[in-house]
Amino acid sequence: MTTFNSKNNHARLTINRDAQEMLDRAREDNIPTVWDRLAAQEPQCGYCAMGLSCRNCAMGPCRVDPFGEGPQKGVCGADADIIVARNLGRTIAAGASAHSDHGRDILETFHATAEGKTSGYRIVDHEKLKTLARERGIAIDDRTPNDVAHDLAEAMFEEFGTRKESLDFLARVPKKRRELWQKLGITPRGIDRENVEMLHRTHMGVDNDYVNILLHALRTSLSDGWGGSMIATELSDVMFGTPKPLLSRVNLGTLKADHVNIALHGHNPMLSDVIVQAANDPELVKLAKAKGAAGINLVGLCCTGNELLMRRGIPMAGNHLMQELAIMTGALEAMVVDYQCIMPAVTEVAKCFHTQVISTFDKAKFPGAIHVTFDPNRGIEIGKEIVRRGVEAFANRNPERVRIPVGSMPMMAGFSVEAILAVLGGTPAPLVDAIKQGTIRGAVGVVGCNNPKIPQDYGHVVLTRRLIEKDILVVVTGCAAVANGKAGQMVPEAAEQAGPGLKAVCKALGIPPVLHMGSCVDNSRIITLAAALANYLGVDIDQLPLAGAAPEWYSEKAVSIGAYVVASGIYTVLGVQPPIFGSRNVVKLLADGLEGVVGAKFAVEPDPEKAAVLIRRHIESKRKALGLPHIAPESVRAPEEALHAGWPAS
Ligand code: BF8
Ligand code: SF4
Repeated sequence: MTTFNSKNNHARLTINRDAQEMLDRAREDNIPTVWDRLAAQEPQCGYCAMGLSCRNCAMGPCRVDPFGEGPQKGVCGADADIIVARNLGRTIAAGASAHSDHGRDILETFHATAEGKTSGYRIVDHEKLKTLARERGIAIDDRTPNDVAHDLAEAMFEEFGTRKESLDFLARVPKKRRELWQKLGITPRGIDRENVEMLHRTHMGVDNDYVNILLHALRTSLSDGWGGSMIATELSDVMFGTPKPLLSRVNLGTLKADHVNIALHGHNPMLSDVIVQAANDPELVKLAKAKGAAGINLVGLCCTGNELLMRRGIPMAGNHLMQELAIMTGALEAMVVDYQCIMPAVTEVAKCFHTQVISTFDKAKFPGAIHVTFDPNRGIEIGKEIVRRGVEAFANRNPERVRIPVGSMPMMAGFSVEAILAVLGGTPAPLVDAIKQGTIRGAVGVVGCNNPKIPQDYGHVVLTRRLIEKDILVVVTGCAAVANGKAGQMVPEAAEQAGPGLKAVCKALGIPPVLHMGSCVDNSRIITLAAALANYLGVDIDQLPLAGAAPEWYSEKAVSIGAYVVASGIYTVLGVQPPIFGSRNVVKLLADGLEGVVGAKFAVEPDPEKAAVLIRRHIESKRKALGLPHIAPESVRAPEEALHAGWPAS
């Protein structure tokens, strides 16, 4: 395959120097990357981009002509509204299923740990275990942690089923919102149930009312945010520790030329956590030294990386679009993958180097990878086997091909809800007071992926910078967090980049203006925090000066996240156009009508400068409605010179 990148356009593909340098190598060595494959796909299918194609049955595939000249209905009679809504519903079901199946895997390991059947796992956070048990009315007095954990696991297994009226975590949601969901008929009942029902409804000839389909899509997403993802986050905290603020480093400079380098990529912390234990095994360290390495260096990629960064301070090599480029350093002995967001392309790139791709979950196999089936009952043993493979691959490294670009950047992480409350002195009061006075105008979650359609990290970094400059606290997860880390916006010194109010608060607390709250399942931390603030003030979530943004989203999981954030009452701006523009009615509902239904809506704005303006207007309008000091929302504009002012240095 020819590569389309030329040296002079790398800055249009990514704002990061480490990535640009690896793209030079890709060009020199003629190794195709995600950007080349995107170019090869262009022009992408216009029907699909608008959500107007359907292949839900064998009378199709069908498409609806957006210009009104060709067919306006599929073979079954489905029109644009039905087709677009069904496609969106299925996308949300896929995303919610990915998060929730991850949650189930964690839950199964937690259950087995409670029964003493696993190796390498234990209950670490007893306080969180007790909180979760109390939330469900599970007795804790005079019982061992394992007994309590066992009952908790049983109760959570039920969350996946079909026999409940409502998920247990909904107890965290403000009463008004729960009543609203009940009234709308979108209270999530069972995690698997809502996903299965979404697939059922979108089968030919079931739900043909686009509003009804989309309401169930919201319910499906809520079963992710307040269900599967929340179980994943909370049980990972119980088993691996609830994150606390710590300093680590980020970008490809975290790879070490004189060490065995092993990258942990994917989403589930179950395997990677035992690998961290295995990498400290004196025998394996000795073996690495015997092979001529100075030691074993673990780095993270994507959300497995975020899980390890948050809890263990393991350095982060990069976000989504860095996975191929990390291999191109020639310094990676092994890339250990679990699941989600791992491009099948990595095994092809690995063939050009000595890197071994090691797949670990039987549900996620990669042709060209070595497969080591992960089994939590033999966690440590398997962890050691994988690390040993990495160490042995060091002998195959060609030192002349090692090219580690740039030095790493420091980055602070570890802001769980508990850690944020601890920083505030144990209560949300100081944050709420700062928001009331206007020292901090509001808070925004900037989350989600990289997408090669947007210069890598540009959307995340510019949007975040513009918000903190205007005294808006930013919390980040997933690939957005890594982007901001690389840009130097996640160290306490970055308070200097914030407006005067936020800067003063950050300096007083010793925190950055951009707080890393974790991986993508940890968006459940963001909604937990939003709910806690609303409960503290006795209001509903949609009344708070909050917003969400996914400037560079690509994945089905991100669509589910966006949907549950909006359904929870938080206005959300997307930087990449979702495939819904084939139906004016669906767009009208999501970008307007939903406001009157759930108190929040979506906006699409690819330019992060303009997205910042939309968000600031929204925040000021919420402040106004609460009777707080505010700037007239309509007067919030970007200074002309700020628009397209160029990319910040990384
Ligand atoms: O779950 S942000 S590219 S790595 S989907 Fe994937 Fe998107 Fe990154 Fe994490 Ni989330
Ligand atoms: Fe075509 Fe209807 Fe079948 Fe979709 S469900 S492929 S629109 S006939």
